[in-house]
Amino acid sequence: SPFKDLTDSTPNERLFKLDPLGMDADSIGRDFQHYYAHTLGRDRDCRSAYYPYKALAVSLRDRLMERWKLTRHAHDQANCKRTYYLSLEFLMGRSLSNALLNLGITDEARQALYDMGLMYEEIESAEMDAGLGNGGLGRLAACFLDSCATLQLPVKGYGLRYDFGMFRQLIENGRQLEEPDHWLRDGNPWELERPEYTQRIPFGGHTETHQDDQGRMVQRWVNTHDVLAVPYDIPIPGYQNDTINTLRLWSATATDVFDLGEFNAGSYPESVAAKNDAEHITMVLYPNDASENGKELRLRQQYFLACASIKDVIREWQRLHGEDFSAFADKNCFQLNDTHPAVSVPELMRQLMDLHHMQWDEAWAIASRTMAYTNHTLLPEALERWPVRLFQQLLPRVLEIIYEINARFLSEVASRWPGDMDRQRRMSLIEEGDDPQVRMAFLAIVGSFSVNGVAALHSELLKQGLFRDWFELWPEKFNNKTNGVTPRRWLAMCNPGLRELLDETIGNHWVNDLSQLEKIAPETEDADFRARWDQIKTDNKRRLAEMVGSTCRIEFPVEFMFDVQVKRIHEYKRQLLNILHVIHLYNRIKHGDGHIGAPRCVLIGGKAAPGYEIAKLIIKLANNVAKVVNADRQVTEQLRMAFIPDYRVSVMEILAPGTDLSEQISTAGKEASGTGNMKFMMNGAVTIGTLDGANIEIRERVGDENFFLFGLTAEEVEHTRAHYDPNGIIAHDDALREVMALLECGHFNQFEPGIFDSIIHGIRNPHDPWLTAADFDSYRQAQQQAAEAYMDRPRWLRMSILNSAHSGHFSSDRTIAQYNDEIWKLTPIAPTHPGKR
Ligand code: B1H
Repeated sequence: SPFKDLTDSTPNERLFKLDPLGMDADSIGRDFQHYYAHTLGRDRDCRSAYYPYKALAVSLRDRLMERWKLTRHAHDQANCKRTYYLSLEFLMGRSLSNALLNLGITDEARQALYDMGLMYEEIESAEMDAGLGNGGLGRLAACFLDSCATLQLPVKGYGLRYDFGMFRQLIENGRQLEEPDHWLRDGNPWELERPEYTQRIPFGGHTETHQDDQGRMVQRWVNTHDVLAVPYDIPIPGYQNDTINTLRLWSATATDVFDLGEFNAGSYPESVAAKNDAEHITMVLYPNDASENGKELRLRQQYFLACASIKDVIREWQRLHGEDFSAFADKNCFQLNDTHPAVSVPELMRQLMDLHHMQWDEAWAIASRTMAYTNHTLLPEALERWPVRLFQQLLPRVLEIIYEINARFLSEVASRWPGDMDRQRRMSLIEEGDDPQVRMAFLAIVGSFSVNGVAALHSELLKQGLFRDWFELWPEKFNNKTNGVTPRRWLAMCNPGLRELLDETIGNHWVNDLSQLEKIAPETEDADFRARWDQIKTDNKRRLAEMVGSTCRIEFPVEFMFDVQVKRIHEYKRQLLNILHVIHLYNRIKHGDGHIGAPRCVLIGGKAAPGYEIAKLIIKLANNVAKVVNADRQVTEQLRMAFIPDYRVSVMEILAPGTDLSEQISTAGKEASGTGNMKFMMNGAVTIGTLDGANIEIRERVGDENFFLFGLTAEEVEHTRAHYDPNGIIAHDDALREVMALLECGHFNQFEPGIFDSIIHGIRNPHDPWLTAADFDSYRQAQQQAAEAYMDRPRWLRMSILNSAHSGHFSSDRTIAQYNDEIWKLTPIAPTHPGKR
């Protein structure tokens, strides 16, 4: 300790007794100037917006810091139950505007900058997105943290601090190129390194049996190659409530002492170079959304997160309770964000038994009452299975525990269903075969007291399909938690025009009680209100059009209907169906078919997993079709199309407010929930969509007259498969036949013959799992209805307003309140205000 005398509290008191920082424009301005000139060393000659950004960020961080400490103290003092959200992904996006909004000093900071002749908008855009996630699953984790802090729940996020986040997408000649995202290059003002809480993570080695001091035979994991996990903390401010929760991200570094014994004296450099192996663990985010890839490094990442986070929680437990774990399960809960952190189940067992000397039953009573698992997909290609041999090599002690869990579990199955060997085989945590595999979803279910899906339909399909046997065994574990998104970022922050109108009309309590939006429903009958709504939407469309204009060099007129589909590129999401419809409209215009109902601008955006060839080809097709459409003066009077490169959180913040029509067109039964659908709805877009995921609940709330429904139901999809005849459908549908003819004659790839053949074959394949041809006609009709509705301005404005009005249910505050009421059962804790001590 650096303190001279620990028994004398005087120096400590002096050090920690600080005056609260001012939240007015002058105080913020003074701090800004101090950091800009004295810490960063910049002056008026510096033209970069980055340093003003950094100076403002650090000024805000100071204000977060004092509240952060008070929140920690409040949690400690309350000795409350806590939840840990374990996730391989946290897609945070930018933090500056969010910190200002949640601290309640947006206007003050703008004023301070204005007084210094600086533009807030320019400074805001100097911040890089923290892209530590693929898509919906990662962004959900970020929205959840915001809601937990806003509801003052003691919840901590645990994740990985990837040096490289989601790749940056460039489009060259219509094709996706990937570029590494070195988001930490200029430093990250929002993180606080905490080397004092470093943990040691074992890998490799082998296990052996030995006798402990009480004569019991116990297992030891020895000769491991250890890696250090260093935590970096990120403050998560609640909405204007002085609560600051924590997101703790682990970064891998080598141990200082190398295993020199393994190397002969001559290979010292090789030994030092082995440092690299360790540090590679948190080097890069795996970019395959909704499909696993089975790489060893990925399993290393998963174990690294599980082991470090559990050690951290237990260290904290011991600080307050010593070796008494009797109340551990009552005071701690781990929420597993899909199976990616599911190795936490055997890892918690391992730490309790091997490091804290518990017997199996005692440890299992704790572990199985502490874990809860959220499933995010039914797609078979996303279900994680790890080869037993990989576990054996990398985590031999963890594998022993998995075997033991399985043996005990299977004997439970045997006594429940005597002689049902097929069921034992189906439910085993180990899939037998030439290369036996650990089934991670089953491991998660066995070890959890709660299993939930992310929308009503999805949770039902889990019980009837994938987890049927498990539902029969433990019906009480299964529940639904329909996703939500945070109204702070996705309405108050990204749509200031609408925020102002809402505040004026219904007051400002909607920001953390979104059900209040219902109060604007009667305003649909007020022509003045509709006119203001129209004006705000048009301004937001102008902002969207500016972005498309500057990045894609295509002009989007604001009178056109803005029809937007942004999400990861995947066949099940059917960006292809959307492109076919654009080709159809193009064909109609070229055949002098009068007008297409409403003039429209179609925008598509999203990243393809780098190894997903068909998805990459869909991007190329979108770009090629856009090129043909936009080059034809006759067509552009009514139709324009763009592909927006590098779709990410900060791009959605501009798209959601400026969208008229939200495309949610997945094959029914495939999209677990979707969350983009909710962001668009909140901002007054009308959805065109299938009965899939949360679309169903969106339509229930907004009413079927305010939603453009099309397509087969999930049940119909399953029945259609047996007799699906896309070629028959194409032959009997003039519109689709002409679209296919244009595609097949190479109209969109005149100088690149044959490149789209695999896409064409996919549509014509009777085994096409996504049934694109089956839904085309119904989609075309729904699009026609949307166009007609758009041309009836008062009608469209009513629909738009009602979509916002009924979006309250899709606040992540509602979702988190349900997680808390039904799973976590935490008590909200209010910290003391920094001014009141
Ligand atoms: C979702 C994933 C996912 N489901 C594997 N599954 C990954 C699976 O890197 N991986 O290995 C990454 C992501 N992501 C999405 O979760 C669903 O498709 C959406 O429908 C849902 O809204 C979202 C949040 O629940």
